[in-house]
Order: sequence, then structure tokens, then C-alpha cells
Amino acid sequence: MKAPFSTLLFGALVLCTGTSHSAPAEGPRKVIIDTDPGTDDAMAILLALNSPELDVKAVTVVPGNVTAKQGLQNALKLVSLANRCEIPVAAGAQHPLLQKLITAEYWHGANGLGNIELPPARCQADPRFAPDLIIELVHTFPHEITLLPVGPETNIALAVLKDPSIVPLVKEVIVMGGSISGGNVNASAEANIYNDPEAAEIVFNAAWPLTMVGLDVGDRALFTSTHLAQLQKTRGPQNHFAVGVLKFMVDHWGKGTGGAAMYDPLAVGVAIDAALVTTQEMRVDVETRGEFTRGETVANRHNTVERKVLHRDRFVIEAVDTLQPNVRVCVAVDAETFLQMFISRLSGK
Ligand SMILES: [Ca+2]
Repeated sequence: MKAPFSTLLFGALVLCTGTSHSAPAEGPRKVIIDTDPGTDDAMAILLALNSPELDVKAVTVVPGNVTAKQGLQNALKLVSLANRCEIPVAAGAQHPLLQKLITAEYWHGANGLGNIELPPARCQADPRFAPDLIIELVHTFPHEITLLPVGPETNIALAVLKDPSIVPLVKEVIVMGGSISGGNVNASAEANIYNDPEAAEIVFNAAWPLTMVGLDVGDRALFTSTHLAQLQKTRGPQNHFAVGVLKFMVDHWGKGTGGAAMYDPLAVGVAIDAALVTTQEMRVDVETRGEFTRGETVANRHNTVERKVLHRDRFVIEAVDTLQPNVRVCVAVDAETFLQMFISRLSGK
């Protein structure tokens, strides 16, 4: 009755060759990083700022790992550390759309940066509201902007709600968030989605090309003490800061796994080189109501659903309908290639 799963899987597997995602011939890929910095956010931002394939048009701040206020200070210090004050850094939402904010100093240290102190920021915050800045930049560079949300998706959702006309003008959205193999907050939900499921629902249902860099691949991109020793061999202010933060992450996150999952940096890595991951197109819905599953990204691996029709006292299955996939789910990663790229970009900086 049903096609063998392996046939469907094979048919739906798409090996990213980089042809559709790689930096266009006209220059580096224009990105907006929406972030809740955050230790791994900090590593993601420094990776992006040191990668010639990317042109970071803005860093917008969302509350999540830390409060909006702390996150803004951290983002400004990070952009200052990289001597990139020309990049606008803007505050946005102060809390999730509907629920109370959940912060994660438990995982990221009291200051959100693994308790590594940076000098005071030299860069100033941009006065624009982050969702407004996103809207403005998408209209300034139609079909060129890649959004990189690596925190809860509140700011991106607010931008879509305020100006839905940005959706067809965005080149691509690469989300760090979600999972099709269990959660990290609890059994079912990944933190970025759990922290604002209503926002994630809006972002996942907007009709734009969306790549999900979730736990399925992030948990396999482990920065180990061996990688740390490698990065410790070189010197430089960003290099030094990265070593401190990564040591915190390896010590604090790596218990039991052998290394720190490089969630947010991997999303930046996918923006740099889509060939680092293998994706599979799936229909993914964000659960917003389940007692045990609020914030879960529910993936339909076959993109099919049975059609049941009411016949008197019962439903009868009469067909199998095909669903349009809305997400490219990253299902495999070339972790060591990515980790070596990360190290090479920060070495000596
Ligand atoms: Ca983050």
C-alpha cells in the first residue's frame, strides 16, 4: 500500500552541492545575524565576522540565553572586539511574543559569555528597533539578504507580522533551532523554539526558503579539548577570547558528550558553505499546544498524510495526500571539516 520508506527517503534526500546556496558571483552573501549572545552565539558572530564569504549587514539582538539588555551589551562588545563598529547592532524584542522569558545563565555563565570579561564596548547601539532594521535591510537589498536567527525567533516573527512583504524578498532563512530527534530543554523541544514557539510557528510557516540547523546536526559538531588545544597554539585578541569561552563550553557542556555542541556557529557555517550539511525536505510544524511537546518541531519525513473521510459512524482512509515541504532539515554534517574551518577562521585573530 505504501511505498517503501527507503525509496521515499532516497527520493527526498538532497545533497547540498552548494550550487543554490553558495556566495553569489557578485560578492559575499549578505546576512543579518539575529542572536541572544550567548557563548555559542559569540563564537557564531566571530566566525561570521572573520569569514570573507559573508557580509554581515546587521547584528540584531533577541532575549533568550540572556536578557535583551545583557545580550545587547554582549553583542556590542563582540563587534568591538572584531573592530567592526560599522556594522549596526540593534536591540529588538524584550520578551517572547506570548510567554515569559526563560534565560540560560546556567549554561552560558552569569554574563552570557562563559564569565569571560571583554573590554567595554567601543561600538554604539543602532537606535533602530531590530525588526524595523531587518525590514529596512530586506527592502534595501531585495532577494539578497540571508537571515540567520540563532536565538528565539521573536524578532524575525515581529518583522514578518509588521511587514509580510519582506517574505518573498528574503533570499533564505537559516535557523539554528529545532530537532527531529528529541529535545534539549526536555524530551521534545529545542531551546530556541521552546523559548518562543509562537514566533517559530510564524517563521516556519512563512513561504521562504528555510533551512533548519537543529540538534540533529549541532549535537554532532562537537568542539573537543583536542580542538581547544589546536586553537590555543595561536594568539590574538579574538583567538584568546574564543579559547576562554570554548574552554567554558567544553568544561560545562561537554560532560558526557566529549565536547561542546557548536549549535550557532554551525548555522553560520551552513551560510558559508552549504556543502557542510546534507538536507532533507520535510513538512515541519511547530507544536504550540502539546502538554509534553510545546515547542517541538514536528517533522513529516514522508511529506504525506492519510486522507480520511467520514462514512456514517467511522472514518475511512481513501487516499494518501502529499504535503508541500516547508523546511530543508539538516540531517547530516561533515563536522570535522566545519570545526577545522572554524578554528582556521579564528586562529591568530
Ligand atoms: Ca543562540
